[in-house]
Formats: sequence, structure tokens, C-alpha cells
Amino acid sequence: MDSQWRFVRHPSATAKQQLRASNKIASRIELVPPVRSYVVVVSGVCAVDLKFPRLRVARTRKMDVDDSQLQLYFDTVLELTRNAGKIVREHHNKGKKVTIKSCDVDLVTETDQQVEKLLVTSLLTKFPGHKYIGEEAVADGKPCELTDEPTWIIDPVDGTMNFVHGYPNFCISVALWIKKKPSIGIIYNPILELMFTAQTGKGAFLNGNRISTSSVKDLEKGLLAMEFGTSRDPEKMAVVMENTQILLPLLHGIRSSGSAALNMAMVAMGGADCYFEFGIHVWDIAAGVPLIQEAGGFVSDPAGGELDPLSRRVLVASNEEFAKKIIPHLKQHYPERD
Ligand code: LIP
Repeated sequence: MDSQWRFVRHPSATAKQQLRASNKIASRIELVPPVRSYVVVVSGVCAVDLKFPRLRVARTRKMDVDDSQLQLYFDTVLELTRNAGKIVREHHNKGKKVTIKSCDVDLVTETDQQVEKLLVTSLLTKFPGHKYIGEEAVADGKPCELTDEPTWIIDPVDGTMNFVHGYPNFCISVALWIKKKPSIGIIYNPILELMFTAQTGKGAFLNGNRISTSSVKDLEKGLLAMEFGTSRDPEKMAVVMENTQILLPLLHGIRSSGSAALNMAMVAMGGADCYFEFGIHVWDIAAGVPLIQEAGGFVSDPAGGELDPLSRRVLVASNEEFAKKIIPHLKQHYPERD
């Protein structure tokens, strides 16, 4: 593999974190124009301007999406993802300009940025009222905010470290969430030509063929996907090592593929029986959640409660029984939220 990498440093994280914090507060306040209210007096009618600001009411109308609209969203993003796959394939075997983000093993390439730009520009041009969360936009200080509005959640290259090395286990991960719930999930490995798709209520597919999770319920027959991650925080690393030691003797085996989205796709197609991780971001898991749910699998927080997509914690399994057996063994870790 031609491993011509040129490394550059990303602007320092601290400045970015401060910027993100102030953006977060600012973006929450929104006023809508005052409303005119009518007071009916028995003898007559007069209009009174009640200058009370109202929040959020104006939005409810936009979020009820019917099936034909969802199908339009799905067809549009499927075609865009295929096109983005061409860009990734073109750069797969070429020299790469690699930027170091939060630490030496947290990387981004020009291809990540190019793919995210293509997807975001095309989707927001086609659907102007929609919102988005993109891995690289957040790295550049955009608030990571999931509201009730239709929101595209994009990881342009999930498994960037693999992409940098030319190890063909990476993918484009795109999801649409509406009212903070998943509607569409697409995970595409353009090198191995694996196109995983799901629409809520319409099933999960691999290259157009329906997929479902395995029927494995016992730990000793289970294959677990687990990651070391791109953080070298000693506390986090200690938890990863401890979980590896605890779990390995209990399972058939452990696999670490380097991509959260592809790990979830492996569980959805029954190739693995469970995947959990601390430290991932909403963009790593947003497409995998509907895929697992539509494949008949189980999605939760690693401690067993409901999944919080911004908590940076995830567990998925072939079924609830398997999940309930592995969760009590897990050493927990609580990273800073997205
Ligand atoms: C990666 C995830 C992986 C995790 C890495 C990183 P990226 O996403 O897919 O599961 O272990 O730390 O977050 O950075 O390649 O998009």
C-alpha cells in the first residue's frame, strides 16, 4: 500500500471547546413574532397586542413526515451516498493529507471533509428546512445539537484510521432522525461494496437483500465487536483493557474492526452478536440504530437503560436476552457528552 501520509495539526482543541460551549448557549434561544389575540366583550370586539414571545410552536407543523416524503428522502440520500462512495474509492489507494485532531490517533483526511461537504450541501439544498450534525462540522465548532426537526447525522468516513492505512474496513454513515428518533440509516463500504440500508418500519437490507440479527442467546456462543478507540485517556484505556480481560473467557471471540457503524452492521446481518463502546459520537451510531432495530436486534445504553444518542455510550445485540447476559459483566465508563 502506498502509505504517503502528510500529517498536519488541527487548530488546538481548547479554543474549539470554548467556541463550542458559547455556541451551544447562543443557539438555544429563539423568539417567534408576537401574536395578535382577541378579547370578546359582550357589547363589542377590540384587538389587543399581547407581546408575549412564544417558543417552538411554529415548528410543530414541519415535523410530521408522510411515507412518500420519507421515500423521497431515502432515494435522495441513497444516490448521494453512492456518489460519495466514488470519491472515497478514488482516494483509497492514493497518498493522503492527514490532519491530527484531538490526539495522534484521532485523524481526519481531506476525503472526510470533501464527502461531508458534498452530502451536507446536497441534502440541505434539496431539503432547505432540515438540520444536520456532521463529524467534521462539529470538529470545526458547530454545535452538536439534536432537536425534533428532521436532522441528517453524517460520518463521512467512519473508520478513518483504517482509511488512512488502506485497510478496507471503513464506510460512509448517514442517518435521518426526526423528533429525536431514527427514520433512515445508510452504511456504505464502497471498497467491499456493502450497502446496508434501513427505513423505520420497512426492514433492514444488505445490497437489497433483507437481513436479520442472529438467534444466539448464550455468551459462550457469542462473537463480540469491541474497540480500543481513538482516545488514549488512561482511565478510558484501563476500562477497555479490564472489559477485554473480563469478557474474553466468557465468549466465542472478540473482534475489533475499527468502525462503530460497520460493527453495528455486522450485528444487524447476524455476523456478530453484540457491540458496545464508550467514547463514540452520535455520528458513529446514528445509522446503525435503525439498522439494528429493523433487523430485529436490541439497542440500549451499556448499563441497560434506554439509548441516549448524545451520551457517547452504546450497546447493541442480536436480542435482548444476549444483552441482559453481557451487561452485568461490563465495567462502565461515562465520557463527556456530545
Ligand atoms: C471511529 C469509530 C470507532 C472508534 C474510534 C472512532 P471515526 O470513528 O468508528 O468505533 O473506536 O474511536 O471514533 O473517527 O473513524 O469516524
